[in-house]
Amino acid sequence: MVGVGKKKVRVGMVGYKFMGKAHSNAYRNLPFFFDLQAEPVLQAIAGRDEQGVKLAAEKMGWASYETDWRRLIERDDIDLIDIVTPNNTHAEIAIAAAEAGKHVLCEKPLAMTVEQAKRMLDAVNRNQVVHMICHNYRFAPAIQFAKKLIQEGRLGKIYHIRATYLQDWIMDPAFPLVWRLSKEVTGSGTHGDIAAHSLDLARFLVGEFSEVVGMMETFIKQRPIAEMSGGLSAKAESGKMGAVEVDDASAFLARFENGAMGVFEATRFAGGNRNGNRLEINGEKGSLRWDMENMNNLQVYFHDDEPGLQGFRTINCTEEYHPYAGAYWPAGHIIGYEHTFINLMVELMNGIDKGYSPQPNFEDGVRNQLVLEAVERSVQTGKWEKLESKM
Ligand code: SOE
Repeated sequence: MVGVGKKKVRVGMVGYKFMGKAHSNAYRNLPFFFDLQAEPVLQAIAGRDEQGVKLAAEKMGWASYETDWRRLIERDDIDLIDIVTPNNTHAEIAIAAAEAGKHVLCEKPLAMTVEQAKRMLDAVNRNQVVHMICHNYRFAPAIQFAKKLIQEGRLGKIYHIRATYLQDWIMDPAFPLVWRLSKEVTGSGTHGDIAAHSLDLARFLVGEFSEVVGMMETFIKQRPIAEMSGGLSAKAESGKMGAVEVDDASAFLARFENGAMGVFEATRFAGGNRNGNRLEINGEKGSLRWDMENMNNLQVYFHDDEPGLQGFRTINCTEEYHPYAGAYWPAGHIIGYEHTFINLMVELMNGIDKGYSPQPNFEDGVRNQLVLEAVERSVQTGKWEKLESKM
């Protein structure tokens, strides 16, 4: 139910699997927790399989469905196109949506290449629509609070960021070649899928990258062809094997424009780590640590604490002082993964209401893509690769 007198933002979502579920849940629950001037309406979803999209629309509470995303873009009762499809479709859908004057939210990574990402940015700018890229982890209250501490100078000059994104869902060599492992569909493997989140957090918390050098590995070179896949699960078609052409793991070193050093590691072969998105930042006055699997907590250390009492303290970021947290439950009553999407959409709704593109937007998408591509280049050349400082 949209509140009386509020601006309605009628959403058309393309795709409906794992991320579709996360986004649908966020649109549904946002008005329950936040009192905004603009509120989302779950207007329509699109997917090619009529039975699948119809069921998804019913289950997730969408008013209607289409079997062709182009039809969604033609409809004049849609204000915002939300893209939750595999990476090779992002550019075409986003550009068509912008040309039709629709605002656009796009899942990460923005595109398959820098060139595509720049065309997407150009389209949203030319058509003056609001745009965002869905890097949801920026919107964990603990990450927002970390940003506030860094901006206030509480850590002083930043020396280091070390970020790991460790998963283990494809370690079984019999796990099939799902779309996240198909170069044609995804562009890169762990690199664009999860290292992309770490480098987005690094840009948010530390600043712009100046140069990178990386390495990548594909441990399992052949996998059974996938019969069907949704989210992170799939069935294998008996007998047929296909080549894995994307990275299973990606690691890189980085220098930042402000002089900080970065160490990054992303892998789907770190057994026991289901969604280990972690980072540590060290500055001249203190340090921060965050772990997605314990996402409400921020560990903070300050050099000027009394001798004998120095050490990392754990802040449970569930209080009114911590961005977004006050909208949910009383202090100590923790929130989860799904709330990071709600918080991001709060910014998106405010942007659409007031006419600006909140960060992370397509410009961030292009900057992130530049870092992803520079690492890939360095894997080819074996050398440090510089980032363009101007876009
Ligand atoms: C799979 O690796 C995945 O679902 C990513 O695609 C998401 O972006 C990440 O948040 C969790 O892992």
